[in-house]
Amino acid sequence: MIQLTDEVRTALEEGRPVVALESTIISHGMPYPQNVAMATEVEGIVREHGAVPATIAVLGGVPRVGLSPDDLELLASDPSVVKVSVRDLPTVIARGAHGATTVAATMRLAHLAGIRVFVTGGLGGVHRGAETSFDVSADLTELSTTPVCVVSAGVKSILDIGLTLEKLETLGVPVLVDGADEFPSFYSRGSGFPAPLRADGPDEIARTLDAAWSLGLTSGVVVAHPVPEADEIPADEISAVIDRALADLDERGISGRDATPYLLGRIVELTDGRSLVANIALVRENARVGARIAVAYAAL
Ligand code: PSU
Ligand code: MN
Repeated sequence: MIQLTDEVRTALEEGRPVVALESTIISHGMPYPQNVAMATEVEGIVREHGAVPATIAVLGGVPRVGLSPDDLELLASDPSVVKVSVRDLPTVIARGAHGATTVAATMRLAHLAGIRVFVTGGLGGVHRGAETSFDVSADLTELSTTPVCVVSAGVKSILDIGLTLEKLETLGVPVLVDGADEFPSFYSRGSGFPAPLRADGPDEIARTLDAAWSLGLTSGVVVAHPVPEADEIPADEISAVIDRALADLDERGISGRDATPYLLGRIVELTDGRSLVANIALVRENARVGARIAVAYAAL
């Protein structure tokens, strides 16, 4: 049911490194045309570092692993593309529709294709106010059941970072911070929360993945890599923006699947695009890190 490009299939058959990339970040995470430029550039970075990129989406009802430039353009610009988490996969396939996959749905499709390493920007998690809304991203459920390494810059403080880390601990998901003792919060290198676990560099991370999965752990592994210092937006600057975006979300009564895309878009507006610059910079960095991890893992 899943369609791989020849390039991705051959690389997997030969045991060469492949890096999965998600598509909700393209269709619902960034504005056009920066989104398609980012998606194209990130595939190039993965290649430069010795791995094959495999951007994942559902197009015309077919789960696809590895996309063409035209596919990326469609995902970036066609308003009929829906946000697809795991629970949405059956419907979008049955309807023959276009869907951009979240971290959760991308992990599942990557795993079905045999890919072990996946690069994104930020993870979903426990939303602020989840004690009454019950809004906890299916990304966390998926991390507990699907053995894929997800490289991100941590989680945005649109979420409750402390509760997200607690939930990941409960679910038995290893959370490694790459080269730092503090968990990063996407735009900012710190969050006020200590790293649940620390790993230094791709070789140690690859050995940790191998240990997890050789042991038979069925969970994913979170690798959080802090945004580069030059592109960081300090926590005290971004926190007022995030509070404002959350207040606007409440006022408009937006919830469920629309909450995260609304917040991401509103933060770009409120920062006059500065948050987008940071977002693109951290995805580039994660692509380098993820490709190196995939290369190190394939060499074990
Ligand atoms: N967080 C970000 N950028 C993103 C997302 C989350 O900083 O683009 C996207 C990812 O695709 C993630 C999804 O899997 O939002 C989570 O959505 P929800 O909160 O509805 O589970
Ligand atoms: Mn949600």
